[in-house]
Amino acid sequence: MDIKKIRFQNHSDPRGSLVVAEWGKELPFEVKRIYYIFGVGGDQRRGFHSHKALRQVYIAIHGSMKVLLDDGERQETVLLSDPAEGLYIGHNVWREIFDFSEDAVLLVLASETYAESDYIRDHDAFLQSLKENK
Ligand code: T46
Repeated sequence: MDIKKIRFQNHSDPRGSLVVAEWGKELPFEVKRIYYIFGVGGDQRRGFHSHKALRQVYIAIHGSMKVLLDDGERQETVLLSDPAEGLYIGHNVWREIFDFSEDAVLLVLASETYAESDYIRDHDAFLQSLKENK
């Protein structure tokens, strides 16, 4: 599955922490868009889609959430709770995000600008697209 955890540069000193994610070092793509998600109720789930080309890095800037990842062959659930760590997700990976803590803020760094045409929002269509692209 095209996913990996990324550890960012963490500059902590008595004044607090400063975390850096730099393209060519920790970040595997140039960032064209950022967005963030917060205020998600405890029983709400987000995502439920894959991307045809988009690659992203998820960062739990505050609080925690879980991400279920599925490449059509296996599934894995990753807990995000460390603001000095990112979760890279390549294209063609189905994701569902859930178990947001009340204080959770999920920051997303994206390799492309927004395009609804890049989304596959139906799981059967996702599995079909994997077969067609084999
Ligand atoms: C992902 C997870 C973590 C825009 O207009 N521009 C944008 O850049 C984005 C990301 C969304 N939108 C609009 C489209 C919808 O009307 O915002 C609304 C909510 O988006 P969506 O239902 O796709 O939200 P999530 O949380 O299910 O998914 C989003 C991203 O779309 C997705 O790529 O990985 O956050």
